[in-house]
Amino acid sequence: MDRKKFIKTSVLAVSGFYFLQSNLFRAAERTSDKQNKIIEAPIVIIGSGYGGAVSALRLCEAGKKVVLLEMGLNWEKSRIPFSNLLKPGKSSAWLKKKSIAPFMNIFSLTPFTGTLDRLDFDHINIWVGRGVGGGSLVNGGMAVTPKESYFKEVFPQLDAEKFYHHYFPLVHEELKVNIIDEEFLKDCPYYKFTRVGEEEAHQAGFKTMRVPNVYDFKYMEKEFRNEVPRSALNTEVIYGNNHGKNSLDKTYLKKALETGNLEILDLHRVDDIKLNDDKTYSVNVQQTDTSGALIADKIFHCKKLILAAGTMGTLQLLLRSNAVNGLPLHEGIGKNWGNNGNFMTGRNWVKPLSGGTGAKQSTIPVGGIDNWDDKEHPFFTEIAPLPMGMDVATALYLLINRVDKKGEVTYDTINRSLKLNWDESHTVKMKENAKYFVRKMNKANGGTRSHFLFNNGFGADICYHPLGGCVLGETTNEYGKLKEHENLYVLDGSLIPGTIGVNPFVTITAIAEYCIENLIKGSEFA
Ligand code: FAE
Repeated sequence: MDRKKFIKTSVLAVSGFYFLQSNLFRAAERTSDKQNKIIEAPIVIIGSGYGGAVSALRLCEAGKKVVLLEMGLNWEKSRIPFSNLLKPGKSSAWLKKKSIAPFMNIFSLTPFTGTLDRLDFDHINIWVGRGVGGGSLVNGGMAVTPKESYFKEVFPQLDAEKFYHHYFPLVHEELKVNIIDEEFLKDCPYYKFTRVGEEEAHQAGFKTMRVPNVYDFKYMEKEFRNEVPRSALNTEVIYGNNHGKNSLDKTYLKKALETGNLEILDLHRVDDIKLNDDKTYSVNVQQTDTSGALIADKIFHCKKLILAAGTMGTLQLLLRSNAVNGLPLHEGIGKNWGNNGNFMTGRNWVKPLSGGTGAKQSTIPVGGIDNWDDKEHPFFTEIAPLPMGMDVATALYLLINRVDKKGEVTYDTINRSLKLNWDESHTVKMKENAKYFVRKMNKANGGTRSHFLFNNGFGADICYHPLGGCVLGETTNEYGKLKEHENLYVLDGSLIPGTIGVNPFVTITAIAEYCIENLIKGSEFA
């Protein structure tokens, strides 16, 4: 279905009329006083990551017409290939002149609407995905279900039984989660870093676990046998995967598009939203080209608005709209924010005399160290790849800790940007855990704290998992409808109160499934 057919251009004079027949999609375009195009759409979703994709699919399946606005590019449609780590290119960074990976940013770039963005605050840098598929385009695909005891602690009000027997299995199926074959792992040279990481962990007395992933491991085996083009075995990951990874554009969003009820508008960045007197919303949008230049200003007018712009994106929209348009906000918005306990560390001189961690490394992590039940040092850590094209005898770890002290996101009206109340005091315990871990690993196996990767061996300022600020049941009702609003919903990582103890997308997806199912059942979108 093309855009012209989908957005009908009939001009409707009386505002509010269109929503009388909300089952019938009646998008229309007209012109505002400022000559901006006004596009009528009953349901608008902002952001095409996990929360946005789940919402789109379930609403479309229920027969609703949905417009999804995404600031990033539709990579599949553009047919532009993703870059790999060793040769950054168009997909490597969101409108930056230099690469923005966590390390080794020696590459110059021509600004382009790439897949990876970095938001820099005083004491923390936050990486996020941009493009149709959101974070699923750039993440490591680790699909980890939280520990039930911790899930219950974080979400005491939710029916854990239902989550563990229904929503998590559902999400696993929809996201195409699978597990690497142990025989392949045992022999594949690209997984030496995992084998070494696990051996060393056992030697140090830690427990390891196999980590499921959305990357298709059968495809990876074919890559290894040179039967198909390489992706994970060709250093592709944080700038997108050309093959093998079941990102959202291949799962939820694909299914939603197949219903014929979804229209995705890429390169449409929402600036702010406005609550109208009749409780509808006006969404101010800038359409850009791939250099970031403005093509058109548009206003989408909708009855129902779902914010799924990711934790930082949703908070930016809410807080900015409050500052510029007086959007009513619950006092809890911005509070209860956390980095999911992200704390990076590494070790140098890891098995230097026996080939280190391997010159060739798959980009897809499959191993983890589970120290969560240690009362004094509870953490989970990913045994992360470091595919630098040569053996650097270095092990990389992303620790996930509890978040004892939460942060707060506010809006700075002078600089027109988000402010984050977060400093070293928030990561004290995380650093203690990382020190304990590295010391124990080095004592049992040799090696040093990694000065090669980080200043003094610790990356306290690296965050891949921003969560919270719009906590479920605090700033929203039990299903993500914002307090103070009748037609505004939040369905993304900002619903999780700053911590979930493991990599978060499985939980974000499950919570979105739970919320949208109940919102639809409760006739919110009737
Ligand atoms: P998200 O996926 O971030 O989607 C939000 C979307 O909204 C994006 O596409 C934005 O471009 C778009 N957007 C934002 N603002 C606007 C606006 N104003 N107008 C229009 N569109 C907008 O949200 N998690 C795991 O569980 N396992 C992993 O292995 C893992 N690895 C990661 C590796 C990296 C490098 C990074 C950065 C993250 C990783 N994560 C991982 C985190 C995970 O990707 C993240 O928690 C989810 O993507 C968040 O999902 P949301 O639905 O909240």
